[in-house]
Parts: sequence; structure tokens; C-alpha cells
Amino acid sequence: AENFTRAGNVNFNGNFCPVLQDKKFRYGTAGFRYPNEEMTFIAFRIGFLASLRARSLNQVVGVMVTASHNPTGDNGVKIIEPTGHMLENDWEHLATELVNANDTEFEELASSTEKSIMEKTGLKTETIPDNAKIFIGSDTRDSSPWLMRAVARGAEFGRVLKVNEFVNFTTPQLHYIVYATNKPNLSFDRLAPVRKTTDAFFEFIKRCPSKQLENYKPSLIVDCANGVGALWVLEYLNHPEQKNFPMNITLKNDAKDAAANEYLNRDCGADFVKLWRTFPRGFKNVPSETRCAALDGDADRLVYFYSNNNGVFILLDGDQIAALYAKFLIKQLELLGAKDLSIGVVQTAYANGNSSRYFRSLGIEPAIVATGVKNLHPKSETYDIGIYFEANGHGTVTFSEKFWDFVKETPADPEPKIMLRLFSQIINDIVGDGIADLFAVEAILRYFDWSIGDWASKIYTDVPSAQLKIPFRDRSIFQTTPDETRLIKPEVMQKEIDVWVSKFHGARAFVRPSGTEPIVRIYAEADTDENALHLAYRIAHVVDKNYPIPFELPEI
Ligand code: G16
Repeated sequence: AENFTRAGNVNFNGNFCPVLQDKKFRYGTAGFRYPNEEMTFIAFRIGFLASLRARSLNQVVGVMVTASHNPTGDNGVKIIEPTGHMLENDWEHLATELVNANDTEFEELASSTEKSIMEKTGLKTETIPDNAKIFIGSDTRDSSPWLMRAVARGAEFGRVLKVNEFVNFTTPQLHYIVYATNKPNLSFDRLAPVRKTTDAFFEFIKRCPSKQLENYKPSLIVDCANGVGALWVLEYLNHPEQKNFPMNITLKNDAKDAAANEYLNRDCGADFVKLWRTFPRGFKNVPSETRCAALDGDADRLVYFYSNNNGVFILLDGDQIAALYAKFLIKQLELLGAKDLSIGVVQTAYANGNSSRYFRSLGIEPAIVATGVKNLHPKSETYDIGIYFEANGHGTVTFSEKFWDFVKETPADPEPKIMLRLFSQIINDIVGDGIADLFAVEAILRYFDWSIGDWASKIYTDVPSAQLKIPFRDRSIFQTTPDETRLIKPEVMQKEIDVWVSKFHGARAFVRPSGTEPIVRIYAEADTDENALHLAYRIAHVVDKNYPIPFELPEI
């Protein structure tokens, strides 16, 4: 079954599978994501391109096989730069060209691409530098082993034979391992991301100011979305200090093998909880005021939730995590009188209006960029301390060289400086990491001695909002402004949206095509939950009127 053609088109069952000529594939928000039976030739060609990237830089390049929050029938591939970051823009274009070439065009395009890249780097076309290597990672999807092989064969076609496989890894772990392997002073190690976070976490909680905890309880329930996080969360508690400072984590939706794929992200996980603002499956009997968190399928997102004593479901999403981080970080800077370190926040159009207002009250004007870590991360790096989060729970904190100099260990360091340094080590500053973020949130809640209710009430409360997903075949008809809050095309639709928004009090709403699923997303805010939902459905009707939706929308 491994007789890949030279264009990589053999599917999952070993059958020849020509590239679909009527379909255009694009490198979306986080790489290529499609139904898994369409993915083999894409994985092969991405393996090929990754090998050219690795050869031209003489470094390790990563390829992650995952479709993260998408349903189990999808899979995906994305390339990870040697820095651990998302693939450069120019290379996304190359990837799109290679993937959309038909079977006969592919070989010629592959060889001309190889030649021109190697020429640009001043190397002979056949050169295979010593450090050029591909790290392929995958989560628990049952189509992943096959797609990993396709990536490896593609890399071989691109003449890179040094390939390491990371089966059942989270996406952020692979990002970190690729980064650390390329760093001269760090060494390659599969458990490096775990150790880095937990060593700092236990040291941090040992030093927390409140010795007698009144509100914070070191126990929580984690919804693992039946994905790879289930294999890892408890691994982070496998630390000598766990017996002195026990954290009690209960896992739910923790089916972790490929056989359990049916339940991956199904009625559970961070995307489900965020979208539907309700408990995932398996949480029926959880008592009120119990701190709960949800990861997504590849554990790169995190949201918290609970029900309060009145039985009301409360969501603490990525915006709330960013606000918690900001509160803690600003406090440390104030205690240290460190005025010359800049601190910034990066959000997207989905950020809840009250979160942005909260940051303004702290003197931080949040920067709004397009959806996708690839857009948030670089902006965040323009600050000494950059906090970036998407409302869906994807985010982290980045630090500048000036920050690292500032927190460098010296004798008699003041306590807030130590806490800043430890926090920066708990976090996976290379990319948003659901598990590292979970430990960072726990550390801060413990630092403030806060219950989840304290967190929900002491920072800000959300403006009522609603989100809908509408299946949509040709998303290319939509063009948005750079911040994605308005449609440039179709113009008529934006006019109709404006009319509806003006009819609601304190409202805003937008439509944007997803870069990971064959859907458009609708987001609306208004003065009440009912009105926000009502407005979202009004906008859905606008989409339906212009481009009929393949199902009945509720009458409003
Ligand atoms: C990916 C990206 C996120 C993005 C999300 C949804 O998340 O990494 O930055 O917010 O897709 O994107 P879209 O709205 O374009 O569908 P994940 O967790 O699926 O990798």
C-alpha cells in the first residue's frame, strides 16, 4: 500500500487517487485541512516542500498532521518553521501552487521549485546539508499514521532522509521541540516541553504569597475532547513536587486511541464549549462552582467554565485568560517599578467588547489582527511582553530580548522578578499551548488565591454575544477588511448587515469565511443574550437570501 506515485496520490486505502481537478486547495488559517481521504497527496507534497525548507536553511523543520478542532473525518498538515513558528507567507504560496498542480504538472513544478530555492540559497540543487531534517508529529486521528507516511515519502522525494516521528504529540509540543532542537544551547528531547512547564509551575506555586488558601482549590476537571491531551495532562503532574503541592486533575472525554476517534471533538472540547456556551458531554453531575477546563483535539486551545450557584453556565474564554495574564504581569511590573518594558495585547474581531474595554482601562489599546496564530504571534512580538489570545482559547505570551535580559537570574533577585521569570517559563512562548496555558492559569489563580467565581467577577464580565457556523461551499466569494470586521465583497451583504446592526442596541456583527472548515462564521454582540442570538440569525438570513443555505434557518 506504500506505492505512492511520484505525485503522492494514493489514498488512505492504498488506492490511486488523482488530484481533484474541480477543487482548489488552500493553505488556510492553520495549513491544509480537508476530508482525510483527500489529504494523502497534500501530505506528500507538503513533506516535499518541508524538505526544501529544511535544506535551504540547514535546520530541522516540522510538519504537524492534525485537524485540531475539526470533526474526526477531517485531517490536515501544516509546516512548522525552525523557530517553532508558523510557515512564512511566501512559502504558503509555494505550498498552494504545489498542492494545486495536477498529476502531470507536479513533477516538473517540484523540480523547478527545488532548483530555484537551492539557487537562491547559493547551494547546488542536489545539496543535502547535515542538519536538514524533518520532524513529523501527529495527534490521535486514525488517518494520521497513513498521512505521516505520506509526509515522510514526500520528504524523501525532496531528498531528506532524516525523519523523526512524534506519534500522539500535541501540536504545541511539536512546535516547541522543533524550536528547541534548532537552538544551539537547548537539546532535542521529547519531554522538554513538559519539564519546562512543570519545573517552573511547581517552583511558582511554592513561592505564591498566600500560604493559607481560602478560595483557590487545587482541583479541576479537564475535558480532553477525546483527543491527544488525554495522554498528556497527567504526565505534567508526574513531578517530584506533586507530592508536596498536590494538584488534583480529573480527566473527562479522555478516550485517547484511534478507535475512539468517533468521539473526537464531538459534543466536547474547547470549540464546542465556546460555540455553544454549555457543558460538554459527561459533565451533567458536576457540582456548581467547580472549576472546569476544556482543551481541543490537539490541545492547542483552552477555555474554562463552570456553573454558578444560580445554575448559570459561565464561560471564561481566551479573552478572559488574556485579561488574567495581563492583571498578573502588570502587577509584577508595578511591584518592580519596571516602567520601560512595553506590554501589549493582540486580539481578533471575535474579542468580546468588554475584554477590549478592560485592556483600555489598564492603559493598553489592544491591536486587532486577522484570525490565526500566524497573524497574532508576529504582532505580539513587537512588544517586550506581548499577550495574544483568540477568544476561542488559542494564545500565549511572547517576550523580547529586553525582557529576557531584565529577568535574567542575579543574586538577591526581588520576588516579583522571580515570579515573572517563572511565569515566562510555565508558558509555551513559541505558540499557543492549551496545557501550558492551563498550568499558567492555575498558577495565577493560586497566586491571587481566587476561586473561578472570583476570576469571573473581579476582572470583567462579557457583553452578550452569539456565534453561528453556516455550511458554505464557495467561501472565496467573501472578502473582508484586514481586521475581518466588515465584508468588502459581496458589497450588498455588508449594507444589509449594517441595517440589521443599527436596529439593535449597542450591537456589532460580522460574517467571515472560515479558513479551517467549509463554513462561514457569524459573530454578533448586543445588549442581551436573546438579542445577540437574534441578530446572529438575522445575519444568517442575509447570507441565505444572497446565497441560499442548504438547510432551514429558524424563523425570527
Ligand atoms: C485554528 C487556528 C486558530 C483559528 C482557528 C479557527 O485553530 O490555529 O488561529 O482561530 O483555527 O480558524 P477559522 O475561523 O479560520 O476556521 P485550531 O485549534 O483548529 O488549530
